[in-house]
Amino acid sequence: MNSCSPAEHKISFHRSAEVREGEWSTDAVAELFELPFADLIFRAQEVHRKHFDANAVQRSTLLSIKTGGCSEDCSYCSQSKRYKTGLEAEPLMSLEEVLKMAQAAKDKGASRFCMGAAWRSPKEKDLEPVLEMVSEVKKLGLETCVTLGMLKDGQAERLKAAGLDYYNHNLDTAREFYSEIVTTHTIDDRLDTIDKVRSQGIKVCAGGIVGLGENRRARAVLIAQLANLNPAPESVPINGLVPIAGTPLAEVPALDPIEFVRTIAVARITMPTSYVRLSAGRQQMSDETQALCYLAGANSIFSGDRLLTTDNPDADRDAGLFARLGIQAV
Ligand code: SAM
Ligand code: DTB
Ligand code: SF4
Repeated sequence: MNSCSPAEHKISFHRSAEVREGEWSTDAVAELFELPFADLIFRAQEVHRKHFDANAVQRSTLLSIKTGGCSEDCSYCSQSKRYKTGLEAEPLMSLEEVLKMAQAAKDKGASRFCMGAAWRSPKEKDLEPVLEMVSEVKKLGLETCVTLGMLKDGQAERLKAAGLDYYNHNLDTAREFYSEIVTTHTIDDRLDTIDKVRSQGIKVCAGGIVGLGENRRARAVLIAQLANLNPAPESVPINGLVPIAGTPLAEVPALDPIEFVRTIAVARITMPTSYVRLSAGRQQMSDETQALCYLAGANSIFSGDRLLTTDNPDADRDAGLFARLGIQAV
């Protein structure tokens, strides 16, 4: 699994000139994708059970603290100001509103509260109130996560000092495919922010989106990129595209759900000790597809009936499925 050609190095590794012990080549990841489904799930289960309780799923709740009006052109996103998605932009929420939502999420069983802002990068005047949100949410006894876009020098330090546990910043898609999806920043910009976060000892939440029209090879590259971060992210959200009317990807044909499950299984095998989060797209998924995702090693979800701007399964649907599967929510 460690062998890879020099050409592949360039495309799938995190700016590393040398093959590190334990690195995943794109070919090795692609081979996992090609396994017969039962063999893939068996391998994912073996890995999962070695490191986690296979019947426990962690829950994080999301809140969009600043919605819409984003300068970036991510072609999947409802919040880019470049597309007519009908979304109404909203300014930064007040501390009081955020705390009310955080307490409600805690009362419903979430262990982590993730605050998302539609910024390319937070300005200094934006960061101050977010720091206060982080420290106050933490006082409620919740883990904290924020996703604010690209960080400038010094900002990760301040987030760490406020008590931030996780920073979410996704690689989103394969390096070779990135510029077809986003042109206003690069995958190296994303990697830089992840480095800044990591260097302050903040845990990294980094994953991607599938169903953007990418091929299987691109999915393998995405997973290799994530698995080869050193160390792999503690939390790996795998999002299924939620098609948004008005965006360039509104009409992309839906990804085969079995291929989505394969992606989860490959993430589990290549990132054995990471939480793999079955993220956006659950509302559009059958209970049976979700069950296969848990079987493939997903052990985290977003709970609560809203993601950032789109719907998520409500508490009753999740509780019902967990009861049918004997899954304990943690
Ligand atoms: N602006 C920040 C950023 O880009 O990191 C934070 C918010 S952004 C909405 C967080 C992540 O949500 C994106 O990186 C992408 O993976 C995911 N996402 C956004 N729109 C999505 C959609 N329509 N379907 C699935 N995932 C989506
Ligand atoms: C992540 O990987 N997925 C979440 C969170 N990180 C911020 C966001 C999903 C957004 C789905 C589309 C929406 O609701 O706008
Ligand atoms: Fe902005 Fe993030 Fe949406 Fe891209 S994904 S348009 S950076 S909010």
